[in-house]
Amino acid sequence: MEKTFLMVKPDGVQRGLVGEIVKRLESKGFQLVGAKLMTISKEQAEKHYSEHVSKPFFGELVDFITSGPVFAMVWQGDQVITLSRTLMGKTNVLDAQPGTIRGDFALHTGMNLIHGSDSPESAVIEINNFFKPEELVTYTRDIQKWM
Ligand code: RTP
Ligand code: MG
Repeated sequence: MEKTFLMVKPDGVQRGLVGEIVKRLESKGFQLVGAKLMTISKEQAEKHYSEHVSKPFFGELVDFITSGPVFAMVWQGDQVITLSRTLMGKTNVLDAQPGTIRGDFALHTGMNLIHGSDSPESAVIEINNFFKPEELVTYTRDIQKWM
């Protein structure tokens, strides 16, 4: 089953949107297999955003993502990488459509609430950057058993 790394950024944690974001991902039908509230180190942030190292906003990006706790998650499901990015909405807040997480809640491109891996290759790298293998849980959901 496909897995992706998703993270509520410091602005989302500060604004109390962790529950809302988790709710949307759960409602879509994805399965949460790992999660933790954590503060990212500068080294971890620089690795996470290494593709942007030459961009003018790189310094700000690293300062922002390390500025407070984030809620790091691993979700799995069919096509979860692409579909979760659709739920997130476009990077630029001016393009993020209503109905998406960024479209409904984000006011600034630099504070756009949520990160999601953009390819299978980056999903593997990012999951390994934030989680140890033993922090991921394998379980079957059996709704009938609990109702
Ligand atoms: P993310 O990596 O955070 O999930 O966001 P993304 O894939 O949608 O966007 P990406 O192109 O990877 O950019 C990473 C983050 O950098 C900030 N950004 N600022 N000032 C700018 O023009 C600009 N462009 C990007 C955003 O916070 C974006 O999420
Ligand atoms: Mg990105």
